[in-house]
Amino acid sequence: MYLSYRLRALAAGAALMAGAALAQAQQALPNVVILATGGTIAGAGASAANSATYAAAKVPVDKLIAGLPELSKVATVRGEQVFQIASESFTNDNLLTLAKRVSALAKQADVDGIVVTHGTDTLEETAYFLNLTVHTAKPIVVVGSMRPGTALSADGALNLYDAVNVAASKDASGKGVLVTMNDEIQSGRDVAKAINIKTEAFKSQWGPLGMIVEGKSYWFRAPVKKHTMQSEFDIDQITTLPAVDIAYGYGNVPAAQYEAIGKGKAALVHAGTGNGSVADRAVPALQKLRSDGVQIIRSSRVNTGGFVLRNAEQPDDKYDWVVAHDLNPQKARILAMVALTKTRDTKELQRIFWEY
Ligand code: DAS
Repeated sequence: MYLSYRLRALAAGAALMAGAALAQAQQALPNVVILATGGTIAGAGASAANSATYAAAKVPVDKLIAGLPELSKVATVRGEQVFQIASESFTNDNLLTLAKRVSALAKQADVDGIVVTHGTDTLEETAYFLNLTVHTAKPIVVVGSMRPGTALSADGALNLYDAVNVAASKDASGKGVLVTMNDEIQSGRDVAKAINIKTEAFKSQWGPLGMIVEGKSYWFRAPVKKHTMQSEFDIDQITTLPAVDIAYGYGNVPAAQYEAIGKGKAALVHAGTGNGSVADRAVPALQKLRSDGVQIIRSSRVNTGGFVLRNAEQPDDKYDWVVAHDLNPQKARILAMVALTKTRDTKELQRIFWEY
């Protein structure tokens, strides 16, 4: 009788100690907040065979977290549903709302890292916008998936697990906004969606910063362009974004499109062929827009591999135009909008395009 009482007491004591140890271990874990915006990573298809036919932006953030019990060993995780939309439908207001929430959370002492789940279509734009405007050294990791969670070999769960691991790791601090897709850690500035149907969709012409395998990050490079804490742009001081649109260059392009798209805007990004080339019939149209006060920014439509030099394809000094350096047209638009909240001076804009 006494023996069984003693054994029960010992078992209870052991359970209490185990519980206390678990609570202590949980307390020691970093705090990571997942801000969910929608996309395929929150998508659902009719059957496991549907890897490309599905509805995006269906699964709520709490269900995404519940589907990954492994996260409990990585961080103390909580979720917020900021939006539930497919990212092709993002607006400037969505960008501002999301960035302001990221900035507010980053200021909180009880937040060690932030993950943003996002559709892949405009993920590169949001990641760059956060990189330019959120003043924190804490890890911010943007993550998506190419297949919905209902599909065979879905990639979202591992991408999200990787994102939380990176957001929870101190060695991810100070590297700017990061993107974890397909086992790689990419710079939010450099990365773009280069393939629209494979899980290895996200590429950068400068390569990934590192890899993440079984929750451990392996770093090989760090960004050199200005970002987050070094940025002169601060989301807490931005209330609206200037109108900047993109005109695509291609064979037989009608000059009239440039006036139609660029008229009245703060800037027009030209997605030029090759080295940011401009059709001869388009030059006068762009010069007219410039004389009407529209900034002209030459980018290249070449997929993930642009590099536009001043005065190479066009006399940018003479025309008072800006070149987008290595930024693709959609990223050039993001930087132009942010830069134009501070300056309309061409030389200042060009400095910003070299530095960010
Ligand atoms: N429609 C796409 C988007 O929301 C789905 C995705 O790839 O996330 O960006």
